[in-house]
Amino acid sequence: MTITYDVAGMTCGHCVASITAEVSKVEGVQAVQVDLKAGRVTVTSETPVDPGLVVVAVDAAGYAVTGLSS
Ligand SMILES: [Cu+2]
Repeated sequence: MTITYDVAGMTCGHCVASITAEVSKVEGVQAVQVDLKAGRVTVTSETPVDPGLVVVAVDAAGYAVTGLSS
């Protein structure tokens, strides 16, 4: 399953790397794909991942989840 989050503040490859590293640590996350231009982070997992934990991980990387996109 995948969930896509809108994330504010990403501007370059360093941002992508930071977010990927932090969100990858969240329990159950199998893959993290960042679309820099669109400001979206797609999280893939086999079992549901608590969105609150993803929000915390993005925050830890220095960015903010502004919503869920579909
Ligand atoms: Cu950056």
